[in-house]
Amino acid sequence: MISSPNSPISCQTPRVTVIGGGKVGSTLAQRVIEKNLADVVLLDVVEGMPQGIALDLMEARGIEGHDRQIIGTNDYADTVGSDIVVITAGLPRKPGMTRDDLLKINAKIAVEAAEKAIAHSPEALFIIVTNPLDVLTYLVWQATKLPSHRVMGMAGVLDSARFQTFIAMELGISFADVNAVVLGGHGDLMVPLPRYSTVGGVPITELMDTSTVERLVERTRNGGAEIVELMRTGGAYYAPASSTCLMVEAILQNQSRQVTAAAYLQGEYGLNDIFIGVPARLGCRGVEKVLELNLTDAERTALHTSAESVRKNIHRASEMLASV
Ligand code: TXD
Repeated sequence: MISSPNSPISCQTPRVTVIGGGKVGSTLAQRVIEKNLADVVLLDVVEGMPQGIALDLMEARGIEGHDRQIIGTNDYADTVGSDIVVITAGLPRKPGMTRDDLLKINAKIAVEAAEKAIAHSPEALFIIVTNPLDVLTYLVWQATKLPSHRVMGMAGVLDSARFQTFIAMELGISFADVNAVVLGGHGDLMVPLPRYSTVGGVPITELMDTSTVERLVERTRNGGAEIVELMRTGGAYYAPASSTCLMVEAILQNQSRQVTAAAYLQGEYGLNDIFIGVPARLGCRGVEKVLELNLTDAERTALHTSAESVRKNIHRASEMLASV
C-alpha cells in the first residue's frame, strides 16, 4: 500500500545520530538498528573508522534480519534531519583517572559536536553520554540554546541497572523483579536509594541487613571504576550502550517511561539551574516531567553534595571554555 499524503502512517524512518564511533557509540548504533528503532548516522573524527563500522553492520543486516540503514561519516552534513543526537565522543577514563580529570578535553569536544549537530538538525533532542556527563549536559544545553526538556544526560539508567544487578546477584533472584533507583551526579557522590529500591515492591532494606545494603551501594558507586580496573584498556560499554538505547527507544516510541536521567531542575529537590540524575519521564518531547521523591534529610543532603560537585565543575568548565 502506498500511503496517501493524508495517511496517518509516517513514511519517515526516525534518524538517530551517534557522535563518537568508539566502544559506546558503535555498540549503541548496533543496538538501535538491530532493535529496528531508527536509521543511524555514526560520526567520528577518525577517517574511515565510522564508515568501516557502518559497512560491517550493514553486512550483518541479512543475518540479523532488520531493514535499518546505518551510515558512517566524518561530515556533519550527513547528520541532517536527525530526531535524536547522542554524544559519546570524547576520551574514556583510564585507570586511576577520575571522571572530572576528563572535564577539560571532553567539554570542548561535546560543545563543538553539539553546535555542529544542531546546525543540521534543529528539531533534534540531545542525549549526552560523554563524561563528566552531568556537567557536559549543562554545557550542551547552553551551547544549543534548546528548551531544557530537549537535552538530557544518560547515567542514571546505567547506575540503576548496576544496583539492580548487584541486588539480584546478592539475593540469587531474577533481575526482572528488582527495581533500583539511583539519583545524583554520575560519580563517586551518586546517591543510590535503598528505600526506593525494591524486589517485587518490597524495599531491599527489609530483605537485607544494613551492612549488605551498604556493600551493594558502595559497589554501585564504584561500578564504572570496577570495570576499568578489570579491563585496563578502557571502560564499560555494553551496559552504557544498552542504557542509552533504552532512552532512545522511550523517546522514539513515546513511551512515557520513568527512568533516572540527568534532567534540568528548576526548584525540584531544592535545586536550581543544574542538570543532575533524577527520576524523569521520557517521551517524544524529551523529558516530560521530573518526579520528586520524598527524601530523608540524609538522602537530600547527599543529593545536594553531589549537585555541588557538578556545579563546581560547570563553573570550572565554563571558565575554561571562555578562555580558549
Ligand atoms: O554512564 C555514562 N554516561 C558513561 C559514559 C558510561 C560509559 C562511558 N562513558 C563515557 O563515554 C566515557 O567516559 C567517554 O567519555 C565516552 C565514550 O566512551 P567510549 O568507551 O566509547 O570511548 P572510546 O571508545 O574512546 O570512543 C570515543 C570516540 C573515539 O572513537 C574518538 O575518535 C571519538 O570519540 N572522538 C570524536 N568523535 C567526534 N568528534 C570529536 N571531536 C571526537 N573526539 C574524539
